[in-house]
Amino acid sequence: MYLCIFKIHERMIGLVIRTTGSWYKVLQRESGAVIDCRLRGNYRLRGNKQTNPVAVGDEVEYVLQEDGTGVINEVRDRRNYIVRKATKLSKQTHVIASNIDRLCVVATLGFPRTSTGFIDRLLVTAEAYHVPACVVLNKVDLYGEPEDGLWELHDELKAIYEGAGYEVFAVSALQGDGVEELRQAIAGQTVLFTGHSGVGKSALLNALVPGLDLRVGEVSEWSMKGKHTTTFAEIFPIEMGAAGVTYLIDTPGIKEFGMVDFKPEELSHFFPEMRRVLHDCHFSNCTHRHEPHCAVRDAVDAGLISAERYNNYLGIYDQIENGNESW
Ligand SMILES: Nc1nc2c(ncn2[C@@H]2O[C@H](COP(=O)(O)OP(=O)(O)OP(=O)(O)O)[C@@H](O)[C@H]2O)c(=O)[nH]1
Ligand SMILES: [Mg+2]
Ligand SMILES: [Zn+2]
Repeated sequence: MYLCIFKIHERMIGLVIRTTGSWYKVLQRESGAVIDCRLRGNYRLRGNKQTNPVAVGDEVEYVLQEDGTGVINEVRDRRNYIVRKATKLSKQTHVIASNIDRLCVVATLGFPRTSTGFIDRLLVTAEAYHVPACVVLNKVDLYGEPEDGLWELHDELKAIYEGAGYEVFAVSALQGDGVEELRQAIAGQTVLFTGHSGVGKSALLNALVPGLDLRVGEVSEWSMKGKHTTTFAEIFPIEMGAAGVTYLIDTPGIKEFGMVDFKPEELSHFFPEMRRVLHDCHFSNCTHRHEPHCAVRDAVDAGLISAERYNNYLGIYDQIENGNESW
């Protein structure tokens, strides 16, 4: 139906906004047209480790066919991306999305509960793959009374992550608290929302964009775990006034985040608060676990680096060392 606008066989550039099986929805930014594309049959994968050769966020070159569909010839180099293990024991990897300005790790203190270990694995991956990240604590409307302790826990988490150098947003997708502040912070950016199933990623997109109307799940009460309502990643281009188009990426919930391609000795570089002090360690190859005169451990002892983050560092370090099973 766009044949009248574009010439057949003309080379065009577009943004992959959705991938389902072997079809890709590609947005032609100038016209707003969305073309169904397939990948060229003999497309050569970069290595065979990735389960998905094309991810949402990719800029692709494609040519239009007589039937109005397109054929993707080339995936342009990615500025950055977020990658995870495809499945628990798999050596294969899955690119969640690429060319991202901001990763929002959506977490909840209860209903379901997100651990700091999970948050930190995502943040470390974001650091390693050059994606600026922040933490969004959702469902603040469920905290109840101060004596229930959730507000205290919330303040603790906020202090931990702000102390590490991350922006922390406190929101209620359902009631609207904090949504405007988040909207202003992300306006004009390409933003990836990730986190466990049921934390309210889709609900948050609905709150950010009135009328978007994404399907949100019911949290099963017996387990407080989500039900995987969103089943594939999708980019929603949203006009945001003077800020221009904002690209919001909704993704399926993930149970555990399997980190990919980390060397233990690099790990502390991906904790910004450790990166700031590690040059003061006595040994240049300090692992910050047991060496004397370690600036990182000194900072933990002095309360300048959160003990929680440091413990997660040790946990991740062990997992990487023992065969890269980062689960
Ligand atoms: N009370 C409360 N409930 C919320 C809030 N945000 C989301 N929920 C509820 O939490 C449940 C899960 O929300 P979803 O938006 O589907 O969660 P999701 O993260 O997209 O989950 P997946 O698509 O499975 O990954 C729904 O029942 C929402 O109504 C919130 O701020 N407060
Ligand atoms: Mg969802
Ligand atoms: Zn050290």
